[in-house]
Amino acid sequence: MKSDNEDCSLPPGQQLRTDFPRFGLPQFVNRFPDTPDEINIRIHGDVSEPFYLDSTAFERLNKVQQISDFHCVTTWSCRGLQWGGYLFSDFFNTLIADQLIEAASVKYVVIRCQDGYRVCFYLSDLMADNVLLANSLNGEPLTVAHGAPIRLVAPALYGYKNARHVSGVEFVQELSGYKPVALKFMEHPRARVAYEERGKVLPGWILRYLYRPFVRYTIRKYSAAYNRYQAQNLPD
Ligand SMILES: Nc1nc2c(c(=O)[nH]1)N[C@H]1C(S)=C(S)[C@@H](COP(=O)(O)O)O[C@H]1N2
Ligand SMILES: [Mo]
Repeated sequence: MKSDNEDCSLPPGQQLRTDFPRFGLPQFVNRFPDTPDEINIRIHGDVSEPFYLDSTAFERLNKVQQISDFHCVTTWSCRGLQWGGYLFSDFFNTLIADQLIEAASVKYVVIRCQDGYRVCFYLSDLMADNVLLANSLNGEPLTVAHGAPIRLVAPALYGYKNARHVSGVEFVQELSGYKPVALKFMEHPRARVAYEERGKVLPGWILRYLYRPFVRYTIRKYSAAYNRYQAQNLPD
């Protein structure tokens, strides 16, 4: 199986965790997907007509497995996660490219999620050979905690680019109409872990100290909210 975590040192400013907690911005702690069992992704932007892709469309793609590390911008990292799903590049080349009005001019991608989250990318970063749309984790179907029905996995980018519950993918020539969900300084357009692109304006190493104090509290909140969600969604 392909592994991209051969290097055993952690990226700058990161600290190892042995668990993989559900995590995110405070405003999404109680937001859950409406249809966690059903892939339905709206493709829009530089296309003549928006369209939807469901699990049948994904059957045209090769299934892949990959082991990679995960690096949250708040400085926790988790090693050796085994993801299963589809390469974003395969998704793009097979299901999207033909539908674009001007493929050569599309430079950015905006991903939207069932919980209201959204995040932006350089298309070129998503075409890397370790970027997946994943629907399994460690050999099990993806849970709601980690992004069901399908999530982005981009190990070279901070956790906040690894969108859970993907419901829309927009292909655009510029990001002028894009509004980040968090404060502006918190979203770097690329967010590459190796370059410590944690956010805009402030240097990455300052953000380490700004974010670290919130980690324990956020994990506790996210875990309690998920326990409540599970209690309310027990099968009859
Ligand atoms: N839809 C959605 N995706 C999201 C988030 C979110 O709140 N909503 N949080 C991001 C952040 S900040 C992190 S660190 C990772 C955490 O992934 P996990 O909950 O599977 O551990 O999800 C990212 N993707
Ligand atoms: Mo994060």
